Order: sequence, then structure tokens, then C-alpha cells
Amino acid sequence: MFIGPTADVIRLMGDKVSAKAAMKRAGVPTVPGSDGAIDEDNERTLAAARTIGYPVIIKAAAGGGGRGMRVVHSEAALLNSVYVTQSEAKAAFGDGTVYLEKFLENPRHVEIQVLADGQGNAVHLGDRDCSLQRRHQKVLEEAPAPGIPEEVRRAVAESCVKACIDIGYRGAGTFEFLYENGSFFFIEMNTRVQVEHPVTEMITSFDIVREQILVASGRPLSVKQEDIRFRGHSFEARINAEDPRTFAPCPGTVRRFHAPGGPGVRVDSHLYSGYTVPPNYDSLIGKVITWGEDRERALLRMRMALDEIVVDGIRTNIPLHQQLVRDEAFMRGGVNIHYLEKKLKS
Ligand code: MV4
Repeated sequence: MFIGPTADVIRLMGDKVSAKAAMKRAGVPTVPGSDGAIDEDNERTLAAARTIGYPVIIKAAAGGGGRGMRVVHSEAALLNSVYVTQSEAKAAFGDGTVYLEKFLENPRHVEIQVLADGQGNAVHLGDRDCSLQRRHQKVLEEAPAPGIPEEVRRAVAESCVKACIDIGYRGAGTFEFLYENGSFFFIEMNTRVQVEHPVTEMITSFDIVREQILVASGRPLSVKQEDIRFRGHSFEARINAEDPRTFAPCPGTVRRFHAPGGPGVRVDSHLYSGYTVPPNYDSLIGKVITWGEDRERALLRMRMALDEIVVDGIRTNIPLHQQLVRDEAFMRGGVNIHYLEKKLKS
């Protein structure tokens, strides 16, 4: 049996144009854009971009995760960029459909976790901030997203719940948003459990994977929104087998592995002393997750956990994490999606 959302909904969300349209209809705030695919009518395309205002971003409907996108700063460059993006999309995804959006210059990546049973019931499990990323790979995530007004937070989460019911969603899902100047803008929906789900489990004490399996087997959701209580703060450091300078994957044999422990520390990993990291897969080899009564305490625990963890014999990004948890801007909270790459360049 397939455990997850229905095939029609997976297809719907895989097409970013129809996903966005469905979310907009349901009342989820979306990025201002072309409201549909770009067609052959160049005057219409130019008019759409003029209405949106430059800079605009051209995105492939079949893209996602940072593939098939192009930023345009002036009308003079628009039509050629549309053509190039369509050609690349056709070659990469077999679908040349593209659409336009206002390009947000310095947003944060904030996402909402949902669970739905496809029987008219849906809940949200709050938000996560995944802005610390490099080349569209998330590095260090947290929940809740810091510094968001509670009213704004609640409104966007409730819009996601409504959208789940409207589209008949079943399973665990994530609504991805850009957050800039106090507003949320939907960009994509992920129809699966994501790597960073543990930070949500830590602040809700709710087992997302268990519930996903239950709703997939036809059970109604086991909880109502008012049963879900949010407590404290959580961080997740993704541990990668990679060169700390070049970020090239570094498979090999782990000589010594020691997992950090203690209250508020969770480690999700298959590592053991003597384990060989094969070269065939993603470089993610573990996740260090911490919880605290507040952000500062969760971060202190992460600092201690990263000082305690031992992964000898292969190169990892642990030194990067040790730097990040002492970074002043990160400690203040709320850095944007460009922060890590800028910091790495300097
Ligand atoms: C954007 C954007 C700015 N404005 N859309 C990149 C991956 C894909 N999921 C959407 N992405 C972006 N869409 C508009 N209208 C900036 C990005 C983006 C980004 C988004 C989330 C996390 C990291 C990112 C890194 C670069 C660009």
C-alpha cells in the first residue's frame, strides 16, 4: 500500500501553476504573479510583468527546489529570459510551462506543517524556519520561526488547514512560504514528511510519522486543533558527510561515533563506529535535534550537543554547525535565505 496523499493531489502540487491557483482559491496568501502560465502572447507577458513590477522571477511549473528559475530586472530582458527558461524547463522536466512572480529580494523560508485525513479533518502543527540553506540544501532549521507576530502566524496556519480541507488532502504535508516584511507568500507544497519534521515533533510532542501512517490506512485524524499544544523551541542540525571547505561529499568509514545525549537532545542517525558511508546517496548521515523551554535554551543545548558529538574518520559539516550556533546574527534570530551563503563567502 502506498502511504501518503492521493495520486491526484501529488500531481496537482507537482505542477506549481495549478498548486498556486488551488491555494489562492482556498485563501492562502500567494506571491503576486501572472496567475497562470505564460502563453505565446508577448504583449500579455510584458503587461503581466509591468503589473507585478520588476524585478520578477520566471519559474518552471514543473520545477521546484531551486531548479528552473530566472530573475529578470528589466523589461528589455524579459522575453528572451522567458524563452530561455521555457527551453531549459522543456529539456529538464519535459514541460516548458513557466509563470511569473514578483521576485522577493530578502525573504525568509518559513513553512507550515499540516496533517489531514481526507475525510474533512485537518490540523496544523505550527511553523518552521528553514532559511539557513546553501544551494537549496537546508542546513540548520528551527521551530517555531522566530519573531513572527502571533496573529500573522495563526492566520497563515489556519489558511493552510482550510486549503487541506478544500483540496481533500490526506497525509502529512508542508506548505512552503516566503516571509518578508511581516507577510507570508505561498510558493510550493511538499506532499511528504520532510527531513526537518523532528523540530515540529519536539515542540508539539506529536508523532508525525505515526499519524501519517494512521491516516493513510483510512483512520480519521486522532487529534483536533485544540489538542495540539506548542511548547518551547527546537533546532535541527543536519550532519553531512562532506568536506567542510568545498562541500564535496566525503564517503568513507567512520572510525569512532559518539552520539550526544541528555535532556532535550535527540539524535536521528544510523551511524555507528565502523560504519561505512557509501558514495551512492545524499551526504546526510544524521540529525542532531534539541529542545528547550525557549530559543536561547534550545540553542545552548545545541551548542553542547555539537561539542559532544564525535564522528571520526570522515569529514563532516560539524565544524560549520559549531560556528553557526555562535553566529551573532543567527543567535538574534530571523536571518534570511541569503545569510548563510553570504557568510560563507566572507
Ligand atoms: C522565490 C524567491 C524569491 N522570490 N520566489 C527557490 C527554491 C524554490 N522552492 C523557490 N525559491 C525561491 N523562490 C520569489 N517570488 C527566492 C527563492 C529562493 C529560495 C527560497 C527558499 C529557500 C532558499 C532560496 C534560495 C534562493 C532563492
